[in-house]
Amino acid sequence: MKIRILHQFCLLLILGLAQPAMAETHLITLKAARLPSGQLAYQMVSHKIEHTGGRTEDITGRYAPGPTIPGPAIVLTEGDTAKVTLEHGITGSQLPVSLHVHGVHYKFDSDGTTRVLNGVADQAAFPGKPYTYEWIAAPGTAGTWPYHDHAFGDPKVGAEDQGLYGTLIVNPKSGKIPALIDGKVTQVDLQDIKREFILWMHETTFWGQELNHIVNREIPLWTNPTVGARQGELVRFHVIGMGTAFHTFHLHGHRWIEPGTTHVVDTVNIGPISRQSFVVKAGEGVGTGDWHYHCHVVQHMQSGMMGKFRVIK
Ligand SMILES: [Cu+2]
Repeated sequence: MKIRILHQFCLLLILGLAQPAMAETHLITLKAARLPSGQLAYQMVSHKIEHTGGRTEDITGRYAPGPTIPGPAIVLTEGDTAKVTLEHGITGSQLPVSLHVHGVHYKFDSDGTTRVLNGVADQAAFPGKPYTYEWIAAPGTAGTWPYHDHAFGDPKVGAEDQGLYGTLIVNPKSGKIPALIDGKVTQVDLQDIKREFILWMHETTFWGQELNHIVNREIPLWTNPTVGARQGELVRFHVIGMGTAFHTFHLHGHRWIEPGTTHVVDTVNIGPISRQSFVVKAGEGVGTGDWHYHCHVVQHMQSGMMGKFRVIK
């Protein structure tokens, strides 16, 4: 018995040594800016990854070159740390602008709130005075999370409603996520997911972007977009609420499991800042076509809150 325990201990030790901790540090600079439409938006200025072992990788080129709604989708893995510097680029305004993130760990000075709200200090950027936040994607924080302004204009609320919001995706350390594939609940490898579609539901409009892992680019899709995949590809949707309305996200012809359950659904409730992410196999059991997605609140549908999931051969 003692030998067997010793053997298992050695095996664990070897496995542990064979898989060194791969925690990475992300050095990110974002800018808050104004779009020609007058809306506000975050822009990626720079994203560098410091890998264990000292190698630095610059992935800024993956992002859209200008400000977008939703803002840049930042992807971390459990165990990573992100040092995110925010620059104030909203011309004609001296008001502070900030970053408040959900889901991950951070110290109080990285809360992204104003002195009016937190009683201590403005955790925000001013013109010519950037502010740096530290986000820790600790174990247990895997998921799709929003980040947004909590300062601009209204020091208690901020200007998320004007476009200052974006997505933080923390992938699990295991590299696997549950999904309903070919009618069975299984674990899929994140590396096998070719495309991710981020759809924010804001009042009566979807604001979207694609993370395309084939060309390794983030593609802004703006409002009520047509998203697309080849039949059989694994795609991950991230659906997030913004504003004051409650929505029901529905995708035609496809089903998925509610995270953490084996409950199969094709519609999910999305309230302000609540979110769901799920994987589907494009066209599974139904084939190619322009599969509709929309909010199922009839009033929102009537206002045009819809788009297409185009599945091709
Ligand atoms: Cu709706």
